[in-house]
Amino acid sequence: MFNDAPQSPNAGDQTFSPPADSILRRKDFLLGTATASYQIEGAIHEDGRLASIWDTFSAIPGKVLNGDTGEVACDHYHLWEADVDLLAGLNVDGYRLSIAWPRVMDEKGQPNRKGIDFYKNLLDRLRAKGMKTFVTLYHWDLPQYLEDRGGWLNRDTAFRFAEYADLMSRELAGKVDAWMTLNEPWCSAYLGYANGHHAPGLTNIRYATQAMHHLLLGHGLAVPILRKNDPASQVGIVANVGRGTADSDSPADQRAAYLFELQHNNWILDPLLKKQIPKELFELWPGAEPLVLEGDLDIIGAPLDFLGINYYFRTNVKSDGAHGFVEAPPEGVERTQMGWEVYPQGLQDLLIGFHKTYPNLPPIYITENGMASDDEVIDGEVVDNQRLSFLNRHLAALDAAAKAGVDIRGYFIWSLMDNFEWAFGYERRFGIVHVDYQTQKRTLKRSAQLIAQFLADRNKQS
Ligand code: IFM
Repeated sequence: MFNDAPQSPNAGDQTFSPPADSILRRKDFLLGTATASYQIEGAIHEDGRLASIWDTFSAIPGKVLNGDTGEVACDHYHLWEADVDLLAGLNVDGYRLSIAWPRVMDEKGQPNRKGIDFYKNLLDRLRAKGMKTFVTLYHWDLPQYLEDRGGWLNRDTAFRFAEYADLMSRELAGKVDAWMTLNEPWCSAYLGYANGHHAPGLTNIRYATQAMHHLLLGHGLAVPILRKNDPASQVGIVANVGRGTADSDSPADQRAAYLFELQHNNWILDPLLKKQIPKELFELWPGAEPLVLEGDLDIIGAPLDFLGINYYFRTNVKSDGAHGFVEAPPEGVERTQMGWEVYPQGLQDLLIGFHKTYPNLPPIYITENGMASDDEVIDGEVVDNQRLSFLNRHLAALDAAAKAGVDIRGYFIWSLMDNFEWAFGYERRFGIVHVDYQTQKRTLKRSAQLIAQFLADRNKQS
């Protein structure tokens, strides 16, 4: 799909020093790192954890690169105390994690004490070390027993999600600064149900639109529950957004870029912020309208305290000659180990665009941004200058959006440490901390060292 080799991880900046007027230097701006349960925890058979759709999916030959699974991952389930100390040593203001639904609740809706205690202890330790806790309820590890009843194609799953949100927010009330219902419903719906790259691996666009509706319904049902059970906490959702640019000035290509963003961004944001599903989606996907019951969009459009935005790259597109778009990857551009184009301008454009499109846009946290590179430990050091350069440029884009009036409250680097990168297994390294999967040794990459230093200096001044 992409023509250019990724840039060497060593090429790039050697500093992390946001300008004097950057929002990163503001005392109330949160700089943190993020992870997700299935990607780091391992221990998939321990303490009563039930199977998840990713256990099932990754066990199918050919679904995940090199046959990797989340069985051990970063062994965070056992190493969590040391990992919190590692985080504290980075001086970050906050940490975003997710809860593994199959670890904390059984098929009958009963709590699994050992699983819940794991998160209680983790959150207590994070807070004791002065970090804000951002907790995602659903980062893709659906219990397999729910998949066996139809997963997100079954409307009932939205109600089971609300029950799970109820249990978690009763159990963890007072320990969580911000709840996020779903991570990236686009990926759950499209990659899981339309192109089959993610669990559960189905390939029908009609399934994807129905799954999206049920995911968002589950979100909307959970919002008032979270507010009631944990009133001091903030409630939001996380959307991955894509910048689509047109390959030419032709009206057909301009329309292609418009449709790309409609399919990636408005599909999620319009129901949440306008209580509407964009009709033009079904010009792209004729006959794929989901079944929506009366009142659903009011539930989905419940006001949010914040919106989490995950941004990684842009996609340049052109018309497919019919009603859709096809990718038109530019030559000679900088790419990451994922093959994704490095395009900080896209973050700025999207944030400013959302600010204009949605008058009720809540305050924004960038809940993920970062890059994968082929990082290696050489003489005890990991030089990841391309990542530093990536972060510096995206943070400058964030500053530009903030100057244009977007209310941005924080930024989480994806990821704290190298981890299980879904269909790409362990080969793609997104961490600012390197993980040796043979020994589980963590090594701070240069990016982590410089960010820790920046935060230490910033904290001294404030
Ligand atoms: O690793 C993922 C994460 O789980 C969700 N957002 C994108 C990241 C990089 O692909």
